[in-house]
Amino acid sequence: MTRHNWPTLPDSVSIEILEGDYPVLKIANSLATAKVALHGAHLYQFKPKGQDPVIWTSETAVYKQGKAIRGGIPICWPWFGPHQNNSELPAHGFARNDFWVLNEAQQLESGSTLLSFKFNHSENSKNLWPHDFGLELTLLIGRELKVELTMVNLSNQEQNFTTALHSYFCVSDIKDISIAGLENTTYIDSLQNDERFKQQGAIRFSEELDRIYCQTPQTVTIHDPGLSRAITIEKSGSLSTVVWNPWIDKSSNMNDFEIDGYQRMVCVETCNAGDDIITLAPNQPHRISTTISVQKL
Ligand code: TA6
Repeated sequence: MTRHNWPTLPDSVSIEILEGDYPVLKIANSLATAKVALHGAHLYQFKPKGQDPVIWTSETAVYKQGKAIRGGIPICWPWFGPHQNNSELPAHGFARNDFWVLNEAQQLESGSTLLSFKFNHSENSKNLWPHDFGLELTLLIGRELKVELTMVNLSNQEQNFTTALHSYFCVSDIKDISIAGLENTTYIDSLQNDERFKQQGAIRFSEELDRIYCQTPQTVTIHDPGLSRAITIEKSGSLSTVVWNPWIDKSSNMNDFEIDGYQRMVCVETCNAGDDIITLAPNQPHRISTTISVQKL
C-alpha cells in the first residue's frame, strides 16, 4: 500500500481512490471539469464548460502502477520514444509509470484551479536512470488548460533529455479533421525509416501517421468541422511537435486502445525530440509548456 500525503484541498478538488490504491483527483470549477491521476501526474479528462471533451482517453485504459494511462497527457521523460541504447528500458522514459506527489492545490480568483505535482529521483528511478533530478508539473485548469513541466538537473554533470507532453485530443472523425501550423516544415517520418520530408499543406489522415516535426516552436491548430471547433495548441520551451494516429492495425494491437478509438483521437505532442535534445548543466532548469484552448468554427 503506497502512502500518499495530501495538501489542503479547495472545494473544487476531490480525491477518489480507484481499485489498487490508485488515487485520482477530480476537479470541478466554474470554468471546466478535469481528472488527474496521481500516477504520472497524468491528466486524463478535460472539459471546458459548454464544450465537448477536449482530451481523449481510451475506455479500455489501464489504471495501475507501472502502466501509463492510454490517453490524456502522458509525461514522457527523460527520453522520448524507445531508449536509444537499451530496449529493456520503458518507451517514453519512466516519469509516467509511477506515482508523483501532489504538492499544492489552489482555487484562483480567476476561477481556474492550480495543481502542482513533484517527482524526484529515487532508488526506483536510479535503477532506470542513474542521475539525480527534480520534476515539477503544474496544471492550470480553466477555460483553457495549461500544462507546464519543469525539469532540474540535480546531478553533478551535464545531462541530455528528450521529452514530450504527449497530448491525446478528442476529434469527431480522424478522416474529417486537418492540422494547420506545420506547413513547409521538415518532419522525421517514424514509419519510413526516420527519413525526412517537407510538410505540404495542412496535415490530413487516411492511414497510420507518426511524425516528429523538427524546429517547430509555433502554435498548431486542429480543425474539426464535425464538432464545429478548432483546438489550439500553443507552447513554449518546445522545439518539436509530434503528430500521431495509430490507425486500424496498430490500435487494434493495443489492448488498452478501445475498439475503433483511433477514429476519435489524434495526438499533437509538445516535445523536444528527434534532433531537438535538451542539454542541462548541473542545477540548470528547463521548462516546457503547452496551453490548450478551444474556439468555435
Ligand atoms: O508519440 C508517438 C509514439 O512515439 C508512437 O510511435 C507510439 O509508440 C506512441 O508514441 C504511443 O507510445 P506508448 O508507449 O504510449 O504506447
